[in-house]
Amino acid sequence: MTAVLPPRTSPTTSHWGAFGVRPGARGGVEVLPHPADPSPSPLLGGVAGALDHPTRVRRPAVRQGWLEHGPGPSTARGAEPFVEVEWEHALDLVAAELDRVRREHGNQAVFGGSYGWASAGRFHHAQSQLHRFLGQFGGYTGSRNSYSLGTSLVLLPHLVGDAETVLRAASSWPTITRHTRLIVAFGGVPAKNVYVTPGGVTRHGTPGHLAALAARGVEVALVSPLRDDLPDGPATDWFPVAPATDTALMLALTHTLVAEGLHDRAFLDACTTGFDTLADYLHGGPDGVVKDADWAAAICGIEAGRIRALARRMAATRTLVTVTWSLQRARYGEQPVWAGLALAAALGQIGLPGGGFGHGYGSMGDVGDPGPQLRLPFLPQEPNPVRDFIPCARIADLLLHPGEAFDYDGARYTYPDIRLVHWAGGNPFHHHQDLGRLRRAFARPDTVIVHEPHWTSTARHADIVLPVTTALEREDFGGGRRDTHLIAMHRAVDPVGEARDDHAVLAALADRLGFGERFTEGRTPRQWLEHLYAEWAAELTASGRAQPPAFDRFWSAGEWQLPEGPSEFTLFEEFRADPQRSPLRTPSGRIELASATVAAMGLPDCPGHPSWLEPEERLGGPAAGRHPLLLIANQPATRLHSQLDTGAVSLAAKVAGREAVQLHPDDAAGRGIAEGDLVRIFNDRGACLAGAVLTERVRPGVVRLPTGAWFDPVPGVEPPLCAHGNPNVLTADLPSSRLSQGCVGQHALVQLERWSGGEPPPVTVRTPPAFVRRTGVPTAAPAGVPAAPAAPAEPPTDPKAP
Ligand SMILES: Nc1nc2c(c(=O)[nH]1)N[C@H]1C(S)=C(S)[C@@H](COP(=O)(O)OP(=O)(O)OC[C@H]3O[C@@H](n4cnc5c(=O)[nH]c(N)nc54)[C@H](O)[C@@H]3O)O[C@H]1N2
Ligand SMILES: Nc1nc2c(c(=O)[nH]1)N[C@H]1C(S)=C(S)[C@@H](COP(=O)(O)OP(=O)(O)OC[C@H]3O[C@@H](n4cnc5c(=O)[nH]c(N)nc54)[C@H](O)[C@@H]3O)O[C@H]1N2
Ligand SMILES: [Mo]
Repeated sequence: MTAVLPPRTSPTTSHWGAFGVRPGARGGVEVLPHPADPSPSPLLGGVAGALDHPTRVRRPAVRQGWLEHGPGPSTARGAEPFVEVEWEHALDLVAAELDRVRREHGNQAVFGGSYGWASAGRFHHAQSQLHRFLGQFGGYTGSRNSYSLGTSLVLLPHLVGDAETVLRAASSWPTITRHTRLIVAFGGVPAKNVYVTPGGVTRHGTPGHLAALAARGVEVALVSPLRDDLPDGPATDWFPVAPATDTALMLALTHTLVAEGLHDRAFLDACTTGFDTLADYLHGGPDGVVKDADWAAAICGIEAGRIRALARRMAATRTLVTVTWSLQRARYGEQPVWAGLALAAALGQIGLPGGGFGHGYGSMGDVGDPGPQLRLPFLPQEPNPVRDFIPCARIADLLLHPGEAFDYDGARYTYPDIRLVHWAGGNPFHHHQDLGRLRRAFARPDTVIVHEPHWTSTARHADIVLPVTTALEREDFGGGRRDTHLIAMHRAVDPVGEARDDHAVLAALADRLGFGERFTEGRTPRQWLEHLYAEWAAELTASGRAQPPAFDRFWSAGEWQLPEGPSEFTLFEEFRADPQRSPLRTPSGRIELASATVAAMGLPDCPGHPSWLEPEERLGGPAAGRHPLLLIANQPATRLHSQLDTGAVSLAAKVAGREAVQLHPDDAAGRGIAEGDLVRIFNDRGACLAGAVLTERVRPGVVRLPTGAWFDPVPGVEPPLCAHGNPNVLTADLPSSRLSQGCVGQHALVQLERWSGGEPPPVTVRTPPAFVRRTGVPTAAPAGVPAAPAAPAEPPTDPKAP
């Protein structure tokens, strides 16, 4: 199929899909979906408005106190005005400070984990650029894993040998729509999420696959507190489970299978180990508690009769058990993944077409996508000489507790003493939990350097902010892990303000620090693209899989269609067919329903087999007295995390000028809340404002506030009050467990009330922060943008000291 963009349109791609850009009205841009995309992302509507928004960082800026007093811990971060400076001056400051910290404290004192999505594009990928730079600088403390899958990435290797198999070799959607009769979907298959894939996606397939489920009469048992976690269409049986209790439900389904002799003993014997340990636990051996349907009903809120009927239905037909990633982004998040795998194993359909286990259908656009799975060109890295690291969600612990020990995957490590934080391509003041605590943590280092296109909350908490381009302002190429195309990303517009590419910024710093030539290898960005492409094309040609065209032809065509991969495949098919000849890379060679390795770690928060561990924050639990509602802080439908929050799609969904919170009419009525009211959501960690949306598609007792509204703390209020509706003022900064140290942001207990405090604090994050002029500082020339609001010449004293 050749479908091309119209002439004079610049091709590009993004995490939410490929698209074209051409000049639009009033100096703006017009965005055209890629012609080969059957289901373009609604997020495309947010691109034009965000691109040149007033919140773009137009000039390098330095926090006033840092400029005047030099580096050092400061509670004024996030509260003090900035001074705009010339690029050369900013680069001199950053290079000198990096060098000082390295000399005085060592390379491990530089935190360069820099977690975050940044933008698509293989060369200008911000984190890759920063890691290459800091590696050549002598090293840095890094971070491991992701907020997405921090728990599963550590757990799955113990269960099935590696995590990648489950994630990359997931049974494909065409196989599912053809063979599966029943999908039991824990967390649903949330259609809002499938438009997103890291690196890009040219043809969004999943919306079509979801439609095919309906057309083929596949039934879905939607196990989720939110009805919207499955689109209308497929034959749906909704089990509105209480959040954080799926493990109990899964154990009871397994118990029913075993009690009624519906489990597959032959499969369990041949392909798994540890079933007897699990069965003993189900029957109450260790604790006297039988994990039957009546037991689970009291915990998860689904009637025992429905649980038993579902188990029988699962055993009677070709059934796929799938667990969204959200379930592991919670306290004891290992348990629902392990219990879900055990449930699928008991059914005995793992490795059969349309049956078995899946993780993340609907979490990301490419899970189950039958793409070619080609490695695309990438920026070469060098090994990081520093061994220190953190599991990425431990950032606040790292900054607050230098020298303390932490557990990770059965070993003990120590947090180094961080003096400098260098972040490019992420927004921790959106993504991390307990933002009040994160502010205290960010007060600790001597210096915080942030590269950002936008005045995000993270940029506002920095000492030195370097304005960088977005993908539309530079040349690159991109594609996702299972993309159908490699897309040429042409420069569509000039850089906004004085923005420079991350690469150019780091090259200039490397120059000052004496390794400029090593960093750039003497290439311009265009020469890098040609070089990386040529190496990749040669390798692909040699492999015999395909012969990409010469770079110039690729570039002028704007894309190259990658070779097709197989469209039908089944996870663990080979293993099931012959577990002796194709063993898994686990100690037993089989699926570990109980793991001696994990058991030997002796962790109370992650025992050696799937277990019901009661999370502190759950509906009706002991902590629910003052904060009786369970908040689901899931992914937003209207943006990618905090990206595009200033775009039209995200803005159109705000209610009362704030992020929308969904709640059940019964919960609203008891609190005197009407549709569209401004509400305050709070617990002991903080509070935020939001606009009420009443819907029966949310389980009573549950409220939903997605992530990504730019954090907007009201000055002087402690614990923090976010005027805009960022749920991470409410979430707990705890690990999923001492095994994995994953993020637990998905759930928090809260209370909610109608706002009655008079005139509500305004949303301020959609304008830039305050700037002051300082004599004696080389100030950047005006770049023809609206003047920033006048700010007091003296910094306000910070009332938010930790
Ligand atoms: N409560 C709760 N919290 C969560 C989650 C949850 O479920 N609940 N989910 C978590 C998950 S799964 C994730 S992945 C994280 C996501 O957290 P992040 O990845 O930090 O979120 P983004 O908003 O995508 O941040 C990317 C930033 O990069 C900037 N950027 C874009 N292009 C460039 C570039 O070229 N260069 C530079 N230097 N910067 C650029 C953007 O402006 C933006 O500020 O959030 C996590 N937080
Ligand atoms: N539009 C859009 N799409 C995205 C993203 C985005 O920011 N915007 N982010 C992307 C990223 S980085 C990631 S990692 C993935 C994340 O993928 P997921 O983590 O799977 O996505 P979420 O939307 O956080 O959660 C999915 C659903 O799980 C349900 N859920 C929450 N808690 C429970 C529970 O205890 N039990 C049950 N049964 N269900 C529960 C929620 O109702 C929620 O809608 O999404 C990706 N897709
Ligand atoms: Mo994620």
